Amino acid sequence: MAADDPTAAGLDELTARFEATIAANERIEPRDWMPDGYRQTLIRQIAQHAHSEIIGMQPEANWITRAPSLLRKAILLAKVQDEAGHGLYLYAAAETLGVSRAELFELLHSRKQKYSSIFNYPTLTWADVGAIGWLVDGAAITNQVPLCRCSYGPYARAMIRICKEESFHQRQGFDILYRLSHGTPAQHEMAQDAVNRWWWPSLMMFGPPDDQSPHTAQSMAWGIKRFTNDELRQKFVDMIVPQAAVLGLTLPDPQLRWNPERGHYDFGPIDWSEFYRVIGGGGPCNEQRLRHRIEAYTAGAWVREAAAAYAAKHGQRTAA
Ligand code: BYC
Repeated sequence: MAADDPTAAGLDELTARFEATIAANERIEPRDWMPDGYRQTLIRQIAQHAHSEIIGMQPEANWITRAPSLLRKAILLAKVQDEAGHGLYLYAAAETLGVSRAELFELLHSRKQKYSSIFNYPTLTWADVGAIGWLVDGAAITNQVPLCRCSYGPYARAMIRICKEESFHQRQGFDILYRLSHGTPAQHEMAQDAVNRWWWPSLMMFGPPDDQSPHTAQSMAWGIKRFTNDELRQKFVDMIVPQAAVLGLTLPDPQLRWNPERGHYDFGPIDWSEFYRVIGGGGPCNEQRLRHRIEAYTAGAWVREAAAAYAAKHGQRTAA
């Protein structure tokens, strides 16, 4: 029976085969039959992830021309280029689900698909580059390492490469903050100010609390997500608190303390109204980020046209 021929009689068998693959913890591959809901969930999540990678280049690129040394500039350039590469792997993974890159860009530009809330905050000082690396990439690693075991093969394989690079990103952010924190009093203050501003938005990156998350239960059942939003948020807090002590910086939460009974750090309430405002388009930089993205896309039209003309002439395939 063809994988793309789900006649009434065949549909039950296809569904059973899909569910058996998930239950056996094996991978679904592009040519396998899959329920439409599974396909749509993956397109939504992978596209949002890809959009986040390329929009995430903007706040960091803001400091490339003003990095404090040649070495810092070279490191930051490499990091921002890595984010473009992550976007590329992820758009390619989404394309295996039958959607084109041009369609996904259109959905981003028309605000029908989201990107991570975190990239709607401004990078005000050099220390923000450190805070993004330490906290934002730290949150990304916590979220993304389990995605290496996602049930959809192309997404899982893309995540393996991405996570290796994210580890370097977090390390460079930690290093920036360590140097600043142990530098002059003004540098220490700048590092602390950046951490104060990025801490709560980093916790929001994991998404709404489990009891307000419409997608988590189904995504867990399908093996797309391996942990809930709240479980990952807790892992992140437990990882970061000891690192903050090494940095000599404090986290802006008076309720943060070790709870020996739970074996985890307790933390204070998150302002979810801020999260919903930001993902609804009302964050400090939403307009700027999208405008810049659309301008860059429009200005790059001639490159896509030239690549397509070259491919047509030489018989090669190009992405739109
Ligand atoms: N921001 O039911 P839920 C990076 C949306 S890249 C915006 O929990 P789900 C990096 C969610 O889409 C960081 N929207 O959904 C890059 C849904 O709305 P829709 C990106 C958010 O999908 C460059 C609604 O809220 N990482 O780290 O089960 C430089 C309900 O949520 C957010 C990924 O994308 C948010 N923070 O879980 C440095 C990782 N949270 O779609 C760093 C892959 C939730 O129904 N994605 N929403 O309109 C995931 O793991 C999951 O999609 C999420 C959300 C945990 C983010």
